[in-house]
Amino acid sequence: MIVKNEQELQALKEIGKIVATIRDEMIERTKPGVTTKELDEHAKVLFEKFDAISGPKGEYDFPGYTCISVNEEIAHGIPGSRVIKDGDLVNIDVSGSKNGYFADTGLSFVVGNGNSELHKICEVAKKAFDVGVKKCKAGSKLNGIGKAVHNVAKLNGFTVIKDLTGHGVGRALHEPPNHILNYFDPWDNELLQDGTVLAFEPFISTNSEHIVQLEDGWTYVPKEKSFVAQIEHTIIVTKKEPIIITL
Ligand code: M3C
Ligand code: CO
Ligand code: CO
Repeated sequence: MIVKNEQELQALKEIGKIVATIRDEMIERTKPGVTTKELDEHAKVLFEKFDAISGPKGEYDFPGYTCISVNEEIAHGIPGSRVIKDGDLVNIDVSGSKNGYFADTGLSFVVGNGNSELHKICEVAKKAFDVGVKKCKAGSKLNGIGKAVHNVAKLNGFTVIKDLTGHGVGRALHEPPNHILNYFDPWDNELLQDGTVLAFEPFISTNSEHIVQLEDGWTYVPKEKSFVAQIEHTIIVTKKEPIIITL
């Protein structure tokens, strides 16, 4: 969507704050011994408390309130009996709506100490987000974002997941612009418009660039053995720095 007035801005900020709060409370509870189902149950309680609706459940009938992906899983991990261990790479992705306005956020992190490669991939994902978000400016080309993300990955000896993308968000969980690639596509000449709401979510990968879906019909894993980290925020494009509504 393109934000047109103060009422729309306030409605987006409200759902942005809700999904960010749920994300942070879930991260806080991600300790060795907890199951992903227990984390998701807490999200359910919070969605109800804030009078908001889970995006995955409401839009896609996903078997969970949030997506929780662990180690070999990249995204759309289904909450279940999996027990979190010290050193796990975890991604928690929380999206939802309130009064018809949507926001989407996610974060990959390492539980406890973990190995240095896992920490590094999370740091590089953060760096890719920070560099990419600076390219999210009214009048700039959409493809400049993917160029910046891929460059950060390559400079750090990593690559990107080419099959997953950021997207427009606001009045639906996924809406135009349909794809914010993690790499440069010279044919993508679309310009960013002032007020556009984006879910920017770079996926940085140690090795694989492609994904496969598991037989559960949801979980994405890398085609070749690889670890992947994502950071996602919902942002509003302006003529200057974007407004990040899920901090
Ligand atoms: N919030 C998720 C979608 C959840 S719906 C099952 C997303 O948009 O960030 C991702 N899209 C692709 C991978 S993660
Ligand atoms: Co998301
Ligand atoms: Co998203």
